[in-house]
Amino acid sequence: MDNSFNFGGLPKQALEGAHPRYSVLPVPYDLTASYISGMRGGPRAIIDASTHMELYDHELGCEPYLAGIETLPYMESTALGPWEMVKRVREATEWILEAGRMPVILGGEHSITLGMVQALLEAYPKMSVLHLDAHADMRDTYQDSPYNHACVARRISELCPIVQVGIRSLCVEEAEFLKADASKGRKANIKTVYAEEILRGISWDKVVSSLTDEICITVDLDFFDPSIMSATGTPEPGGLGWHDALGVLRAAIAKRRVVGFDVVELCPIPGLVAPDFMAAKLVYKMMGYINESLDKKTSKRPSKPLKGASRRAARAGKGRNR
Ligand SMILES: [Mn+2]
Repeated sequence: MDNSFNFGGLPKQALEGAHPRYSVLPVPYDLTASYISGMRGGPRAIIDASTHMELYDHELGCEPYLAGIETLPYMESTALGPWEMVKRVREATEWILEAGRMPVILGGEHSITLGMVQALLEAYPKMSVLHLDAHADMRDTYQDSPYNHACVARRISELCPIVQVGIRSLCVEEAEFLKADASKGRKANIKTVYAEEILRGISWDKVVSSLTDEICITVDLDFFDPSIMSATGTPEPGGLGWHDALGVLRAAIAKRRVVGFDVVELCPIPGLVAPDFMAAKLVYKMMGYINESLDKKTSKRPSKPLKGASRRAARAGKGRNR
């Protein structure tokens, strides 16, 4: 494998032999971008930047790549529309799970997350989603498509519980939808933590308590403040910092079992590498936290992904995702 292409720029011997824990899938797709497009360049920029990272994590005191990271070829985009792209991501995620690896998807625009969530739910039916973003993404349809990036959290909320963190931009339809969901009390499927609640010091434990035992994490990079993350398609002021993100991620990953994650919406700015590097480092940090959490939990009995017949039965029983 060409070293310039793999996440982390790992030496050849690190890619051979042992069964890798992570499969990095680059998805260079941005067909439904509504403001600035260029997210198709995100995965390459993240992987390029990752080859310049230190592989030692001083906070964790180890080299997270030793758990094994393989990098898959770029997923080919389709012009058939976001639904077709969601389907491709779902199929690729299923394949990664069958191979016994954890999917790590690099976007690309946020619409692709739905495919990852659909596949993970087939294997982990009780999973919930931790969603870091500036935008609620709760529109029912946008620009004539229910699979637009602006609708992704709404589609996810129809499949499983979702906890969104860092939100500071939504339309009136979304605000009313969230209010209606919150009025269901304990039966509410969505928990929205606004950016100002984080700045006021909401406890991460309280946020994490709304998640089920198994989680997938989706990070839209516009969660961060544009002063440190300007390379997104729809930057919003009033965002969070690096340590805010690490705080919520480390708390959630330590207390829950992560079964897959993505980092999406990097829209590289030529000549400005800091955001690319930050995105790469975030992916690697998350791998480090997940290693720490999984390695601690190995003494307990982890729930295994459903396979073969039981997966198909779960899928047929739920009657969803198809
Ligand atoms: Mn967003």
